[in-house]
This record gives sequence, C-alpha cells and structure tokens, in this order.
Amino acid sequence: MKSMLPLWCVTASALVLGVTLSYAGETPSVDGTRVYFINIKHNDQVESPFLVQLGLSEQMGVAPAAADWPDTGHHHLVINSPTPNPNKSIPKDKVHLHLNMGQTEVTLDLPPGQHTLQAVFADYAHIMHEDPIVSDTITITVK
Ligand SMILES: [Cu+2]
Repeated sequence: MKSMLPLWCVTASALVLGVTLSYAGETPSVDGTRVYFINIKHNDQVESPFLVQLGLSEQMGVAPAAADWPDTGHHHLVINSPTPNPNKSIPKDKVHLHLNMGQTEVTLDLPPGQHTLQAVFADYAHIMHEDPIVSDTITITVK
C-alpha cells in the first residue's frame, strides 16, 4: 500500500502542519488486527447524547497519542466523512475525533437523522499503520 506523493505536496503539507515528515507504512500494524464498535452497530437507532465504545483486537494495544511504542496506536472516530487519506495525518476537527489520551470510548451528541461512523486506528503521528486498521463504516439513526 505504499504510494508516492509528489515532493511539492509533501513539502507543502509539512509546512502547513509543522510536523515531522512521515509516510503511511512507516509504522507497521500486526497482521490480523481489527478495530470495531463494541456497543453500537449498523442500522442502530440511538438517542443523543450516546456513548460509543471502540474495541481493538488483542494483537495491538492502545497508547496515548504521543507515545511511539511498538504495536500501539490510538483510536479515531470519523463522523459523516470518508475514510481519511492513509498517507497523511488524520485531520483534527469536529468530524475527526482523536482519542489522544488512549481512551476507548467517547460520547457523541449528534442532531436527529442519519449519521455514518467509522473507527480508525492510527499511530503516534496520527497516520494509519501499514496495513491500515479501520472498521466498516456504519450508519446509525439519531431519534
Ligand atoms: Cu490521532
């Protein structure tokens, strides 16, 4: 899954973000690792606010965001958005939540209607591992 970015693109990103250059594939995942929703599933109906619990299979561990420890990472929740670019740091905004302290659950307060959720596990630099560890995208309805 390695891909080449044009140099101007990488340079521009580094300037904008002020981060150390880093590529997807720099941090390996452990074969077979899965991230998943524990307490919520596709087509569920919920009332806001609601708790979302994230699971990680036992091959890897959850760590605080800044910790560059082997076979670890931290959870992200992507709301109503496509799967982030695996070659870049996951954006930090209202629809890309970073569980930076190593949390495994987060409370969401979303307006009534349909919403999509995806769990994404990523490394200390907020970049997906190689191979990426992402859940299926599920659709839920807030009553
Ligand atoms: Cu992150």
